[in-house]
Amino acid sequence: MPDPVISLEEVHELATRILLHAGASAEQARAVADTVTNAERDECKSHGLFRIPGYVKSILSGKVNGHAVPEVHDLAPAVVHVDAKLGFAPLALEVGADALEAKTRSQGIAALAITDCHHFAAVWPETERLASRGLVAFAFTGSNSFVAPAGGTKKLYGTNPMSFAWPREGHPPLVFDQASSASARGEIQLHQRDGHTLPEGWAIDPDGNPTTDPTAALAGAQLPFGGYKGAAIAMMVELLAGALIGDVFSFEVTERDNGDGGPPTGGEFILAIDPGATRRDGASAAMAHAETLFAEILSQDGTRLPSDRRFIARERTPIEGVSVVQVLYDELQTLLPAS
Ligand code: NDP
Ligand code: PYC
Repeated sequence: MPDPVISLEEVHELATRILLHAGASAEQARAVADTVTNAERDECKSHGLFRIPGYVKSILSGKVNGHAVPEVHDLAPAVVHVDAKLGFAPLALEVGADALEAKTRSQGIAALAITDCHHFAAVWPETERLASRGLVAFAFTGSNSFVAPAGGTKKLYGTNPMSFAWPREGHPPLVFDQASSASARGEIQLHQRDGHTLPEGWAIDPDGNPTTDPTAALAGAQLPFGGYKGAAIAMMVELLAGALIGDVFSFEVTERDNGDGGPPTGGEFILAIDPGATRRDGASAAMAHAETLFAEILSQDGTRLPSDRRFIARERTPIEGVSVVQVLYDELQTLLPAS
């Protein structure tokens, strides 16, 4: 039988009802449902509805404060802090974006430090939101201890994604968003669920041997992308989203985590730059110059820009809906209130 196909409105309603039933406030549930729906819309399956059971477990276990109201604190002329109060990241990100934009417009460059949040999503939404407002943006967050350092065989770093977004005139922003491991952990979990082997180079087993078995990979350690180069990025993300803003490293997250399978508790660091402030001839000149680079890239066969896959999906899914793997669809039904 084919997997169920549901509309984006149904995705949002399903996610919202489940989160409310688990005990989230209306605002926390709405913000997470928006994020999950946007992931499904852009066919980012490892961070869409697949994450809902984990969000639920973390509310039920008491790790996440499903009623958190994020607080904004002014730290410096170019630094804003959002204390997420142990809630989910999406609401803290929404609240922080306005404050970060205001500081970036006045200072030319500004940072947002989010602490005590639970990030279980892709990282492109936060930078895309800022680039849609004309700013260049970077975002970094840690996770749990999943990834071996270069040359090592034991988990230490998180899968530590970073994203970068560049505003474009007449196009959606250019965004890349990537784990500093060879793949997101969610991708390995999807391979495990769907009975697929992994590409080589993603992970080692608990004895430190290369493996393509997702179960052995989850028990062992993931590998950084590009060897020591990805490991350096992972280390940088730990420092930016941990020590720099007063939050934890991924190995500390894992030491303290209650093992509920939900999102890690930690921080996120976001940097925004006003392209109208970094050159004398203004933002439009920067945008026009960037377009010449994008045109050169695309002039070669076989290329595409990062985020193009998502933007193509974004055109299609509002019309065709999204497919939800039957096993996940069935699990989600069990999380709804009894009718
Ligand atoms: P991928 O390797 O799938 O993609 C990384 C980036 O590369 C994307 O921006 C993608 O764009 C781009 N890309 C892929 N193929 C090409 C190509 N041929 N040409 C140009 N660009 C390309 O992502 P990961 O597995 O590293 O991560 C998946 C998701 O997991 C991310 O959204 C990440 O934020 C999330 N994640 C979240 C974590 C958390 O703690 N919250 C931890 C780790 C990962 P496109 O999207 O258009 O394909
Ligand atoms: O896919 O690596 C991952 C991940 C970790 C936390 C959220 N997603």
